[in-house]
Amino acid sequence: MTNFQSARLAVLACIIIATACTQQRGAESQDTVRSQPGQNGAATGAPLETREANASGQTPAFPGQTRAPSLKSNVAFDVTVLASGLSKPWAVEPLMGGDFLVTEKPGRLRIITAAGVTGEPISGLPAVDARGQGGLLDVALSPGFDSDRTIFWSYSEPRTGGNATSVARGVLSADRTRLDNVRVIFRALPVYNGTLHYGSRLAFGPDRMLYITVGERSDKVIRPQAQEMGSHMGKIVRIAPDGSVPPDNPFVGQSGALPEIWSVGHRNVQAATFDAQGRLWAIEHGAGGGDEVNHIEKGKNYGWPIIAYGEEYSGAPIPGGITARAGLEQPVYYWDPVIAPSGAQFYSGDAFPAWRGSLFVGAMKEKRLVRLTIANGRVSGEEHLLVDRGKRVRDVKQGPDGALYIVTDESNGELWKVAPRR
Ligand SMILES: [Ca+2]
Ligand SMILES: [Ca+2]
Repeated sequence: MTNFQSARLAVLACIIIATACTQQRGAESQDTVRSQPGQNGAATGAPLETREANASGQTPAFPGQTRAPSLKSNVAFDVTVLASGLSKPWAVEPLMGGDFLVTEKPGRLRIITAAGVTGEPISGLPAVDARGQGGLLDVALSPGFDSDRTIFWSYSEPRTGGNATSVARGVLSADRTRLDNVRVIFRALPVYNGTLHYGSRLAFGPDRMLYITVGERSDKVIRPQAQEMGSHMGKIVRIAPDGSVPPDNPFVGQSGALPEIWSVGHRNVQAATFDAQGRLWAIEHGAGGGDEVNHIEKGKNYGWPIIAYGEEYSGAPIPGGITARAGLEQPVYYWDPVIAPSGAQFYSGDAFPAWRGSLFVGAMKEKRLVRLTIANGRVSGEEHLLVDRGKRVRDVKQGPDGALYIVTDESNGELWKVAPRR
């Protein structure tokens, strides 16, 4: 490419970006001017996503499975940057008193106070393999945290011959400087020498069991293990808080199957959350044009890599190239093009009545917060928020005050508070 061509491309890119920014500022000012508490936003009928799909010739399995109608909730909110200078934060977990646990991918767990003071790293965590997509990943509070002070975290554990997703638990000391009684309660198998697709979002169910998402490690050589019952790769697993296998797991006693497996056939799930009815939802990084929202049910097979929407990131078709097969679950929803989803939260707070029941999803590639409305188990509308901030949203959680708390996947990562406009 000549210098002249590069300059022309740069000018063109600037014009496109400027147009997008102007449109977004207009949308954002509408968001923040009018406030209509109690309304959930009416879908206009026209889809929010208007770009060309990555993969051509694919048909959704049912109306509304992709490109949901655009929503406008007209909710007035303020975004406060509580902390910055964080190194690739991966998870935020609000504590009851208003402070936060935040993980940083290189291997640090910190407390950030409600006032935004970032504490020193908490000691006692085992080593992580922080190359590529690995590191210290999710953190979750014990359902009985107020009395047992126990936390759970996931990480890519260095092991002989490579690494794999592991989950450990420990007790936060009274002075909040260290973890005691640290114990690894789950080790995904097999070990693999790679740096991609660890999955590893943690979610406690209403059954007080711990659900762990495990990625399929991406490479074509290991990807088929998402369908193999003797491997944890590409599964959601369910264990008791002490690491034992619940006897009512679906594949307990089945020859050749690992007993921790709860659901099968996932690619890389980095968002998992329970709704108000106690159902598990998981949002999955797909191939190019195949990010998925799935309603996870016991023992079911979600299809990867046998069925998938989209195409390989190289632009080649996914081997097999089919989007549906009997016995394999369809996603509730998919994004084509992808948003790169990470972190999810069903909103149930009092601070934003208009958002109650909405599913919030972080978007890293598209650098925004996605809000989905759900009706009768399907996605009925989609709204994109925080677009003008231009940051990769890695995790979103509702605090005890009903505000939303967000961490951004940046080398100068931030913790944001999204609260009603004062
Ligand atoms: Ca978490
Ligand atoms: Ca799927």
